[in-house]
Amino acid sequence: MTDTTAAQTERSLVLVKPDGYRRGLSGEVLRRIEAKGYTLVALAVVEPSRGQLEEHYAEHQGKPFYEPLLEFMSSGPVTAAIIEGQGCIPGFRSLAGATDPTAAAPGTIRGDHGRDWGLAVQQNIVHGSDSPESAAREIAIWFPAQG
Ligand code: IDP
Ligand code: MG
Repeated sequence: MTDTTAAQTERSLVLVKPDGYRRGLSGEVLRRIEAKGYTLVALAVVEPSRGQLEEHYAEHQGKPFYEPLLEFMSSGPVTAAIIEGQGCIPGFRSLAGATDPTAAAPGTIRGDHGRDWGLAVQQNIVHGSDSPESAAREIAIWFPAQG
């Protein structure tokens, strides 16, 4: 019998940004993903190229924080992951917390581990896809073989 009530299994693209990687928070982020019940489908430590970052952040081109964002994201390795599970796209964004780490609720990754460093870009530890379309697009950027 087909269960028509179950949400579709989906995949999301998660990045532990260079600040999180440098601070040794990759394990903490992955721990929270697994504790929540999502599955790690692919995992890699990547030195992002300018081209990958331009594609990844295309929607932000022209905004005041765009260049600082690309510079920050180029400042060291990131841990990239494909995660899977029902509702994992909004679910991971809920684990991550609000974009601004000062405002992010305690209990979230950004709320527990992030803060304002007085820089032109928010160094907020993680990225998570915001829709199924973004997830498909971003997975192809970071894991071309899995797209
Ligand atoms: P998200 O990562 O929560 O989806 P987006 O609005 O997609 O947030 O922004 C992408 C990234 O750009 C953020 O995670 C943050 O690092 C940075 N950013 C966003 N808005 C600002 C801002 O107003 N000032 C500085 N940096 C920002
Ligand atoms: Mg975003």
